[in-house]
Amino acid sequence: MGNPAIIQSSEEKVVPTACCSHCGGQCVLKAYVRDGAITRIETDDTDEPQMRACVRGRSYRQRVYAPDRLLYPMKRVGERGEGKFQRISWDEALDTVARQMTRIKDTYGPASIMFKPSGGDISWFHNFRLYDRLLSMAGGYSEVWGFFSFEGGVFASNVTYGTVATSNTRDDLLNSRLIILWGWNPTDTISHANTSWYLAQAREKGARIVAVDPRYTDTVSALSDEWIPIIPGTDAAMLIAMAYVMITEGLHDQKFLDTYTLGFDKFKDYVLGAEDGVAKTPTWAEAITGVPASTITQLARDYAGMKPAALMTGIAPGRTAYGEQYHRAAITLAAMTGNVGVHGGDAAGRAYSAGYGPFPFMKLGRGVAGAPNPVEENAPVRKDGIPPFKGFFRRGRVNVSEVADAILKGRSGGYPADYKMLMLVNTSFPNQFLNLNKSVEALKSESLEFVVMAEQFMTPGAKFADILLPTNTFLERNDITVGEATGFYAYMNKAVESLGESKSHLEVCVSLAEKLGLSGFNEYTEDEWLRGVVKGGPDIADYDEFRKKGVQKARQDGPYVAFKEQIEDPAKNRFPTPSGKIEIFSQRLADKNMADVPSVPKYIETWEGRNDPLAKKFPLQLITSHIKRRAHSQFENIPWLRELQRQAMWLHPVDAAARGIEDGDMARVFNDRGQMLIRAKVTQRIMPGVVDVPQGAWYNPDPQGVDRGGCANVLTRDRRSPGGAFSSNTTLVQAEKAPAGSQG
Ligand SMILES: Nc1nc2c(c(=O)[nH]1)N[C@H]1C(S)=C(S)[C@@H](COP(=O)(O)OP(=O)(O)OC[C@H]3O[C@@H](n4cnc5c(=O)[nH]c(N)nc54)[C@H](O)[C@@H]3O)O[C@H]1N2
Ligand SMILES: Nc1nc2c(c(=O)[nH]1)N[C@H]1C(S)=C(S)[C@@H](COP(=O)(O)OP(=O)(O)OC[C@H]3O[C@@H](n4cnc5c(=O)[nH]c(N)nc54)[C@H](O)[C@@H]3O)O[C@H]1N2
Ligand code: SF4
Ligand SMILES: [Mo]
Repeated sequence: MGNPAIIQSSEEKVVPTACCSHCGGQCVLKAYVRDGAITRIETDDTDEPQMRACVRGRSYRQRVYAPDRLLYPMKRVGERGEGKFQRISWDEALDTVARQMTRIKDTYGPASIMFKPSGGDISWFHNFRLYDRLLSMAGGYSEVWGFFSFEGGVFASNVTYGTVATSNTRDDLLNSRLIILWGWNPTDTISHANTSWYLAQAREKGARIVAVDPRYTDTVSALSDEWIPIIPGTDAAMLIAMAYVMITEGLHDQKFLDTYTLGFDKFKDYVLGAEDGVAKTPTWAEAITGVPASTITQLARDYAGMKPAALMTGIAPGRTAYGEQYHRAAITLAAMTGNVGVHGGDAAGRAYSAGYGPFPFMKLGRGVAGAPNPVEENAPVRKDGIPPFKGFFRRGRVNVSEVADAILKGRSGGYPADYKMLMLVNTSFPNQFLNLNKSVEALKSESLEFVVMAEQFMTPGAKFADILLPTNTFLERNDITVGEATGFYAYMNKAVESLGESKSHLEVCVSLAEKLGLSGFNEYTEDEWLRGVVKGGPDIADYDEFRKKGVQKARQDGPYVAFKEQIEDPAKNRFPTPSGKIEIFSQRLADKNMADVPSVPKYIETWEGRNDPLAKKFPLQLITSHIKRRAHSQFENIPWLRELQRQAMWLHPVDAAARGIEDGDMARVFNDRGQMLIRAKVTQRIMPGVVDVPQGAWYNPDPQGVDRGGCANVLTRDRRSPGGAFSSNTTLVQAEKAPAGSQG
């Protein structure tokens, strides 16, 4: 039977699907297909709110047909990293993987197999769960814990609210009088379809929008009334000083605090200086953050006075050393102003919540039934795993910042195992991981006996694989994705057959399970799986109809507001914390007694900040933003997108002049961990003392080991924050004009 979704004319068919790239967008696509090939891609033109795709989604045709697509399984024939490969059959590739897996497991134990998956496509079926199931059934593997993106926010939300599901749907922004975009740039990062559209409408309705960001972003220029530049990594200090203003001016909502929160007095003691003799005044914060005390005071008064107000906490300020403190401080302010659980407010847990948002992801049925992973299931809980959270939030004993270190040191470095095999799926290791040069060393080390990757392209990391398994794109398979900005489901219809010999993740795992002799790995076809997924959810009555339409808006009575029940009827609805309240003070953290993880939110000065002695040698603070033309490292190789935006380092004219660097010059940027040559964009849109190298560009070392690709992670440090946050925005560098004749 043909796919009912496909409208067939004599020569062209239109296939409804959706993009769910690793940006959390989930936008509608229509693929035009002729003679089995995609001819063009369009987007949503149906009822409002339309889920319109960005430039990346619309250029997906170039991605499917990219000349560097991996179309056949390959085995490495040169050195790791050299990029010399030979085409082999699927049979040989999977035989090798199965044989190596079995050998390594039998020789060193299953914990020596490290599996690191990541986003790839944020879809419901063809994702890491398939490999998790496979590896778990085959004896288990070592998990890596910590989200790159928002582990600081996860930590803070879990500790304070007892859940990570803290955001309202975006349409609720229309109820706000004041919106604070704190380190958030949705014109570029999208952060779910239509976020910028709702911000624009909110502003038209009269909301005031303030942006706190070291950069004057497109979000500032297009959507904001005020720009407050701030020194990276100091956000907690500003938030805490805002609390000082509210407390000393009596602007906070004491009734809200008494009813719904625990431990405000302890926080107050810290803020007023009763605890440590330092009053956290706006003047105190000005010296740390670079934000004038008067600006801090005014924002505090506005946030407490203009209700309802949404403090939209971006996650970039949380990707810093002690980033979890920023998130906890923000949540505390949301509670102090009574903006939790009300229309037009926001719980300030995490502005960006792909996959774990409140709505309606969880309502959809389970994707692939998991199998218990014997390695982690029976392992002792991490010391810093926050009780009582289970599974995801407690498991894994190697943090995402420490993958290279763990491979290099193993047990001798205090890690629970020696890691002999690395399996990478939907992730761009080492490009996206901190301290790239150390990761390269790990990939080259002899102790790592086998590296296998499921990849679509010959990425910088793919060059280090022993075996490459070519995966297809979402336009070559069926899947389902869920939008969170306002709830909707999208059926991602397959548009064309898999290119070359590439396979879907299900096909890869099923074949590998056979080679491993696993029984019961999979009993269903892709279609049966997807039907099962839909059946588990209450919103979709007719699978075939859904498939045909491509998009189904979720039933919803107006905007969704997180914690509304808890606020409206606290007697009946507890917060899922031990006390049932919003825990500004956490007894669980006090009991853990971890260094630099205080029981109330505090400002802790970062390493590699402006006061670090290292700043004498490397005086510039590096941040690494997410830019329009890529989703991380994805789309870097797409010509249309490369033409749109040049990979360049932003630096302020004052810093440029001091170094004799002019706009468009090549600059050498370096620290003790690495160096790169990159074009300089000299602009007042970034504050002095800060430079921005957009993350995700492909590492491309010259023979001297100097990166010519502009990959930010040759400079970052692989030290995780004590609460697990990924510290990619905490790095000191120096820049100079590159030698004449240097090319990027
Ligand atoms: N186009 C595009 N969109 C994406 C992605 C992508 O790669 N490309 N990635 C997706 C994913 S997985 C994620 S996690 C999100 C990431 O989304 P974000 O983390 O929101 O994105 P960033 O661009 O890193 O940072 C947002 C803003 O924070 C500012 N900033 C950096 N450091 C600090 C700081 O210390 N304090 C303050 N106040 N501001 C700071 C930056 O200048 C930037 O303008 O984006 C998603 N969307
Ligand atoms: N310095 C610095 N580093 C960062 C960040 C930062 O802000 N600064 N951000 C961090 C963040 S927030 C994140 S989420 C990570 C992202 O890090 P990753 O998730 O590792 O990055 P991606 O570039 O999305 O890599 C996905 C890879 O999977 C491959 N792939 C294989 N199969 C498939 C498939 O079926 N579908 C798709 N779409 N791809 C497939 C793609 O070709 C691609 O190479 O990076 C982190 N690294
Ligand atoms: S790349 Fe992201 S924002 Fe762009 S169309 Fe795809 S899902 Fe939407
Ligand atoms: Mo992310």
